[in-house]
Amino acid sequence: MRGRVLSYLRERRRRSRLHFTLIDPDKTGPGEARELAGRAAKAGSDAILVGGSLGVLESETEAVVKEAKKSGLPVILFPGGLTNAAKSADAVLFMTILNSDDPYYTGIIQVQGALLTLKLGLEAIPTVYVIVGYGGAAGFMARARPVPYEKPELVAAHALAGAMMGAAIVYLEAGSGAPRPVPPESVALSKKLLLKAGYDDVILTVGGGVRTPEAAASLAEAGADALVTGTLVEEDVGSLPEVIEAFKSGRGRS
Ligand code: 1GP
Repeated sequence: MRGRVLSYLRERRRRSRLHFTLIDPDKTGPGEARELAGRAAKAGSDAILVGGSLGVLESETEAVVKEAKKSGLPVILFPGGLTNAAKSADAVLFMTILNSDDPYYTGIIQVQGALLTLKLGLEAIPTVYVIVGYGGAAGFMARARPVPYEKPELVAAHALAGAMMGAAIVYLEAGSGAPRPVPPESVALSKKLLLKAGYDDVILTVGGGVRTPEAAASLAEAGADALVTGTLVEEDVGSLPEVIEAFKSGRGRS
């Protein structure tokens, strides 16, 4: 179990940037999840993340994961809480919310989650989550102090701390539906520090508020290794192939 999904992600990253499709089991039922995950696989997505900040039942998570797996992509839990669990998943983003003010999110939930992860037989992918700017429901629920959009050096220091703490994935999150994504300057400075310190294999992941090929391309150019889109998939799945292509090639619409 240990390391399979992470090895898959690292191996794919050597060839191309990565895209993750986020499905929220509170908003998307199993049938729709199967359809969206299938379309995401065809569009070039590399994994399906399943998670949400509110109202996610274990039974819903399990049903959505099972259907999403029919796409052939690995399905990774992206838990907003302990009920966001499913034994059919391939792995879980085992997260610390680095800028939460609440000890529940920086230690307690991980202790509870560790035993659940073991019982469910899931691979834990060490992930440090940094909430930037808007923050959305994730930032509010986790009592985060979002790093201001205008402070790239502070975002980068969080990213470096994440890597030094052992994260395989450092996830810069503007919040689902954010009016603007994490600024490319913050991504660029984060990548620069990670490389300077020798963390070449950390997957610098960015999500929240990315809706256009241009936004995706500018995050790619800045040095993001992986892009997460959720709202786009729920509201306009037809534009997913173009956004993924722009991210992977680093070129927006000409
Ligand atoms: C949220 O980063 C993800 O946790 C995706 O955000 O829904 O805005 O794409 P969007």
